[in-house]
Amino acid sequence: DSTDVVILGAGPAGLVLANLLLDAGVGCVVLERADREHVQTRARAGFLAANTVRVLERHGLADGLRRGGREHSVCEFRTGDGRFRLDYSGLGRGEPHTVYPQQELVTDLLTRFLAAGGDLRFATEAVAVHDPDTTQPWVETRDADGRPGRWTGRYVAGCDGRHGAARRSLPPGAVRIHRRDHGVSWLGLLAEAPPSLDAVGYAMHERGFAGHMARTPETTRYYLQCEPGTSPASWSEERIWDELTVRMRAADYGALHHGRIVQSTVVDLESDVLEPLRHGSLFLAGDAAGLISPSAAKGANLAVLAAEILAEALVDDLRNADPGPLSRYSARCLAHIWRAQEFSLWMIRLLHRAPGQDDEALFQEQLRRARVESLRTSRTHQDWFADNYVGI
Ligand code: RFL
Repeated sequence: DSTDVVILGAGPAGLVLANLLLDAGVGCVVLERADREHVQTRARAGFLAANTVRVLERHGLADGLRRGGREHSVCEFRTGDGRFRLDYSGLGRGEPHTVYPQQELVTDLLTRFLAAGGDLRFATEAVAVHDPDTTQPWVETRDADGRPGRWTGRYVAGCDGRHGAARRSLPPGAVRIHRRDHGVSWLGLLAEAPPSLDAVGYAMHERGFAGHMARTPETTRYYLQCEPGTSPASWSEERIWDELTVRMRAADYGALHHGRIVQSTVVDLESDVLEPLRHGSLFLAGDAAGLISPSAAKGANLAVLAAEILAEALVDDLRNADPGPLSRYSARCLAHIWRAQEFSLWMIRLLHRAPGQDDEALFQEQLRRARVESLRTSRTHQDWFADNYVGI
């Protein structure tokens, strides 16, 4: 089979791209390894930046989040020195987040694509992208029963995440991978419990970081810093709630709403960025283009932004015979990606103690406390924080 653009992956990046191409009359197919049920129930991100909402609104993709999304604009920092709150919708450029679970956004995007006649193949895994350095790249596929298939396009969009076929198919040396392991791991938890505070909670404790993020009125995401290499199985529900209670300082600031833990995964805080985001006819977007630690909640937002930039560039090339925007795609996206990486690293340094008790670790810890104090007291610092926290 053949089409103009073969899209790998039905996550936020692939589905925004697919909807925009379909609307512009550019042929495309989406190949997705998982089945529909899995894609529509995979709980991950939830905080959408104002610009992400604007992108989705601009293209008529925001009906669901306008109905089901909730504005969120306060974060609360808790430390041994006390707590303080920042209402970031009144700081910087004055924008809130919209909280809308990623699986609901994905459901909206794929429902709209299918209703508009889009071609989306679930349970179809891309095995490899062949001939990416020609004008007729093709994708080798395998269905759930192991039957092979093949899709040829003018372009291939790799939106299949970090472990997808697009990255694997890059010839050695074709792109540079900038990689950094931040040496910190989080236990990412989803609790069937209402949020315990009306703010994003960032708790800094000698025992490690703990985070609280509302998802829906019935569910809350929590994070607990843990030893790298920890198995989620070693954290019982009781141990999780005990530790959250201590680190969130519930005795001082209010009890947490407990509930069943329905998801528990270890997330290693890592960054990697590919450069350039193109090899011949193969383009990378979303997590396939770069992985960002969840410390600043940027991953899904970068994915949506990249998809819009790529869609407009592909339309210019395929409909208007203007290859210029496509040649600038990588540089444009990378500028956004590096800004987000910089802020995400700043957040990591704000939220975690340096490991150990040596001179360097103690020095770093004093710097960290000074950073928190500056954020608590300096309006200029707060404006900078708000711009970066909600901006993309
Ligand atoms: P996705 O969403 O991973 O989608 C990729 C899709 O590709 C499919 N796939 C393949 N299909 C065909 N052939 C293959 N060979 C394939 N290999 C994979 C997969 O099944 C999947 O459907 O990538 P995309 O579109 O680039 O979107 C990226 C975001 O999903 C990701 O960055 C965010 O979820 C990151 N993230 C957060 N981002 C935010 O902006 N705000 C947050 O609050 C936030 N919280 C989080 C997060 C990620 C988390 N985890 C689990 C890593 C919280 C967590 C716990």
